[in-house]
Amino acid sequence: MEVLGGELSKSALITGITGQDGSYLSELLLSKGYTVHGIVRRSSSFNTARIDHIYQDPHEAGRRLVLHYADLSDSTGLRRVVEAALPDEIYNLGAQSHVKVSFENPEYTADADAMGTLRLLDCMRDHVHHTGRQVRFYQAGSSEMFGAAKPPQSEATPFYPRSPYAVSKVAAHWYGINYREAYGLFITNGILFNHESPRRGETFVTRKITRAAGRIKVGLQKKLFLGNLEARRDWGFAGDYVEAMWRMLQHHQSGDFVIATGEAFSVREFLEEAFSCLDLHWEKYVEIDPAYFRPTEVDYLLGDSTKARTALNWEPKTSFKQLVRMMVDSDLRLAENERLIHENKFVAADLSRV
Ligand code: NAP
Ligand code: F7E
Repeated sequence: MEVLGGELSKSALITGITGQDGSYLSELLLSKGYTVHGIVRRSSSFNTARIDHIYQDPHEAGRRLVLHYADLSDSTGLRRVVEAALPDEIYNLGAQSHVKVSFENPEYTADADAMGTLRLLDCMRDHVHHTGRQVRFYQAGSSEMFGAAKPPQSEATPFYPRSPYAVSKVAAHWYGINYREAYGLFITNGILFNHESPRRGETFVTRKITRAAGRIKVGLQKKLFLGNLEARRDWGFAGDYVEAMWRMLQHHQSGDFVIATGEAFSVREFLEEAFSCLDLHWEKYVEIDPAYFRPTEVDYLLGDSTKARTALNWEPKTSFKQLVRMMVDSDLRLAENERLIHENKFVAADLSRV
């Protein structure tokens, strides 16, 4: 903890701060008075769009959002960041998080998602050992770890991972448990079912659908190519789920927690709901492209989050219909802006000829 304006402020370190969950979690922790440290990967183009609205210039006095260049593949850098941030809480959200991509890049996925977690846990272990500080660790586990296990899935359900991503997350989960038991560290594994938002990456199916619906509505797109429409997912709102992460680290003991809504819908049902928000018939626009099928699919995820609801007093606040509506509304605004830019570009191009 550090003293800020005479008050004690907690310090949190977030890997994956530039991702969907990292951005919502940063907002939440800043609103609670934390100083938030985040690691950012070096990229040839800007990758901070999701946190630009909370960015604080390094020259600002009393800055409470601090970004560090680091990568889960580089343990020396991670160590330096942990020593600089002196975190009370570490949220390990950084990952190659796309299931389909993990079949194309399995080794990289294992390095970032499994080995990256191990590297960070080892930093924490040494840091706690050398400083005697109390540090709590959140590991971003996934319902993908259940894979082919029969629904509903709870903390007691055995894992049956079906992708290199899921296998890597299972390894990270067990590294967490081993470090908890071996070194008495406070390490909690969240097992989060799919959670979405207007900030969701555009290649995940929900966002791909709501982006396309908006663009089709304003005339910028004609077709939407998708894979398996029959897969069923338990979809919640990311803003509700980062609240659960924080609650897990405030709990009096570490453990493993499933976070889910308890309702599942198929991709087809998501499509139906999203397109009907804009009075569109999805059947007119969607084509199946087998390129989006996965070598091994996860058919049915439905979470039982009784433990989190009881022990953490957590429950989702956003329904499926509200989530879809929120995403569609946001993507319709985005498409309308895109169309304006498109039209203005046309004018600008014309002007450049005169
Ligand atoms: P996301 O939007 O894909 O964000 C992933 C974050 O990880 C980004 O900030 C990314 O940086 C960073 N990252 C990727 N590789 C890295 C590396 N080698 N070193 C450091 N950072 C790296 O994912 P999300 O939806 O927010 O999910 C957050 C976490 O929860 C992930 O671990 C994901 O696997 C897990 N999870 C997600 C869900 C879900 O439904 N959203 C459910 C269960 C678990 P760039 O911005 O530079 O790419
Ligand atoms: O796929 C099907 C696809 O990529 C959902 C990640 O956040 O949640 C996410 O993983 C379903 C699958 O998410 C397309 O086959 C059909 O059955 O949106 P997704 P995911 O694989 O469930 C878990 C919990 C995580 O932990 C992950 O990090 O939709 N699907 N057609 C498609 N999926 C995609 N991406 N694109 C399609 O065109």
